[in-house]
Amino acid sequence: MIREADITRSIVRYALRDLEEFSEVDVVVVGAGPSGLTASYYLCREGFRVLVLERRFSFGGGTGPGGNLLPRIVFQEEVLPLLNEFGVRYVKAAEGLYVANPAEAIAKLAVKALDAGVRVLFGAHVQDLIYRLSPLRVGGVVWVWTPVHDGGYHVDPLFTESKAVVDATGHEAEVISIASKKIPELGLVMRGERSAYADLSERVVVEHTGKVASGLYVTGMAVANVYGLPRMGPIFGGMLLSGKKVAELITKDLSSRK
Ligand code: 48H
Repeated sequence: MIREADITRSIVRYALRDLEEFSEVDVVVVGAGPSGLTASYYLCREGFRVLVLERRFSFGGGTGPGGNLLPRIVFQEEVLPLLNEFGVRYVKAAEGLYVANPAEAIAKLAVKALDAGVRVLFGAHVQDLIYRLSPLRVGGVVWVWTPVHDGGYHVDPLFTESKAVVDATGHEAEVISIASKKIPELGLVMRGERSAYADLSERVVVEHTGKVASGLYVTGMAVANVYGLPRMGPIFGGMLLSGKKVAELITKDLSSRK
């Protein structure tokens, strides 16, 4: 006979163990969209303890709706090795352009990340950062449950300390936007995302991906908002390449501290 009390006990016991582990990790990735999932996968593969905090209760960020709700997304040729690594199927649709199914892309990125050991907490809204002076650095995130945030309740948050925080929050660049207002010592200025120029955007978003301050990194669409770069529409190659690049940079930075 299944007992209701055992259902509750099981959930509480294991969830609290997870939450205790999440008080301190190597890297916090904020956002489980394509760039965040890619970054977390490559970081975990290097042996880092990686926690993805996602305010929704699902993976994928802006991937699911495809292009204006049409269930296809586009990738360019140079990202095919990554699609092959993740097992995402594609077909050639135009010169240098390949189409894939967004549901498959999200599912396979998520499975790859989870199988590599990435920990994911859904319903966790990052609302602030931890910082230290002398030397100046970002040292983790401050978060509350999404229903608490959305309800506008005054509930004090919890902390996760980390050696690196990655803003993978998409168009809003929420984490760096907070840092620019609440940690003026960092001297961060949000330049704002610019209008569409797909070819240029795909290139410069990857180029600008990386460290914005000690302990704070940016990947994916958030890069455009931080550095005043154009948007690219429903082409996703740059998101994966940006995620991979930020993981490589963090790996280098954290390995040199060991
Ligand atoms: C916890 C948060 C918080 C927070 C946001 O939007 P995303 O898919 O981001 P990327 O950069 O991986 O991919 C961008 C892509 O989806 C896209 O929008 C493109 C290519 N647009 C081009 C164009 O021209 O329009 O995912 C971000 C994730 C989401 O799941 C959010 O819910 C989550 O971050 N998030 N999670 N705390 N404060 N803010």
